[in-house]
Amino acid sequence: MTTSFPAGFLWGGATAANQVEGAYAEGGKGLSIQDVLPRGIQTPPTEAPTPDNLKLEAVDFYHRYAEDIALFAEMGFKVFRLSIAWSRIFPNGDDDAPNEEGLAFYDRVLDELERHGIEPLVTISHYETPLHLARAYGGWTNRDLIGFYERYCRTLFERYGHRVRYWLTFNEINSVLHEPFLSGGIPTPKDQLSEQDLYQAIHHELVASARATRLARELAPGAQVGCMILAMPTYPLTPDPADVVAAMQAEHANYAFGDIHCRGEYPGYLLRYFREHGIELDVTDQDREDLRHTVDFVSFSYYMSLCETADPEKKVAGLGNIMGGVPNPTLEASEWGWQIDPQGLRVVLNDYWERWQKPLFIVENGLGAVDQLVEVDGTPTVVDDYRIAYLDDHLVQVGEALADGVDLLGYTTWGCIDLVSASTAQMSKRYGFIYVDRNDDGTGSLERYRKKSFHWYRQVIATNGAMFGRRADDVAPALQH
Ligand code: BGP
Repeated sequence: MTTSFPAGFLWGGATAANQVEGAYAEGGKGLSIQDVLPRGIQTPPTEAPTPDNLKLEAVDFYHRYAEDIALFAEMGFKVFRLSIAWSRIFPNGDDDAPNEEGLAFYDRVLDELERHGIEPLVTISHYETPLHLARAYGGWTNRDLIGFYERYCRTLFERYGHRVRYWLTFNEINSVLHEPFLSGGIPTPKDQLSEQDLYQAIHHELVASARATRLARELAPGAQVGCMILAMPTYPLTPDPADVVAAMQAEHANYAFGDIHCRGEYPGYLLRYFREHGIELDVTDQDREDLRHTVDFVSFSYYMSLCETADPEKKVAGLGNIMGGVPNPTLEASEWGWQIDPQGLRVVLNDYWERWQKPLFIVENGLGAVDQLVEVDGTPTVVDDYRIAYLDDHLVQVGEALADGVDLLGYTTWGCIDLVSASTAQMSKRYGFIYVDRNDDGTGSLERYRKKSFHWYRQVIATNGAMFGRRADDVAPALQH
């Protein structure tokens, strides 16, 4: 099938500061929660940064951003999603004044993008809460964080508001349901955190997100603010209506974040959940008024779908994802157990569009896989046909959704350059079009090499997506080197 992507479609790639920059203690940066998570979400945080934490150096984007952006430009990127490390701008999070050296670093990155005609898409908070806010305040459980975040946003909009059009307030905001420390800087271990405190923290984030939207309209006219949701369509495990309801309730837990961002108030099903679980939120009149500042667009990540069941005996764990759920017996999984479901992307696109009627933006999608660096005609590369197949299969479904009438702004693949994984903190879980020579034990030259998918993606962008379904073998040989 040939589908035409709209003119001006924003093709590109995505990263997060903590997974690419490194330089964790340079330029006046304070510590973030990532600096004490050497194993991602697999083990509890350490007291202080430890040398085995790959994120401390990551892939050294802090010093190599110009080289990396030049490679993105070579692929023809129209947009690059980056995050700003909050602790580079406010080292402790509660500082009175911002750190000029941190601000100047992002000036340089934005200059470089501008030079190449690449539009920035900025995530304001991507799993990198300043550590001090986690330890001294209890992260987002504390209402004070709204004010600190607002000060941070004001600083960003005043400094960059004239040159950044697209902003995302919180990465995968719904992931706090499952990963309170990573996502919400909440130090209480998950099994000891009450739902009361968790939903109060979520409320604070939602108010902060809405305040950021209001502030952007004031300080950065023309800017577009979006929410960012971890999308994972949940199918009933069987046609049993009880399973259908279980799937609906699992969807509700995630929809709530989009509903509040798009409609400006709490949905009835969530209020019911609060009533029935003894959750009483502290919500002020000002909060209610703030929430009315709804987003301009909805962005999301998409990697996999899952199933839900009402039968406790069938509730087996097994998915390598952070959202729980039950494996789908009809799907294959990646090497990390994430079940691959290209059609699920079409489902999400239709579903979100019909539900919220706001433009959508796919800001993460991709395959984490082990890559083998080889030499082809004397040039080091990775023959990553599996990655090309994954992305191609998903883009075919994006084409279907466009044909269904979905309004989609763009598509940024996750980890367009290899980076440190969020959940496992490994280098070997690679997503990039660009291979970075760094290993799980921290060794490696940090040299960059173009993978086969680099040339494939360049052609995808050059043809504005006219080539899907033709796969890797059709990548014009001339483009492969
Ligand atoms: C999302 C995060 C990213 C990213 C991606 C892949 O949840 O927004 O930061 O890392 O997933 O996950 P992982 O790195 O665990 O493979």
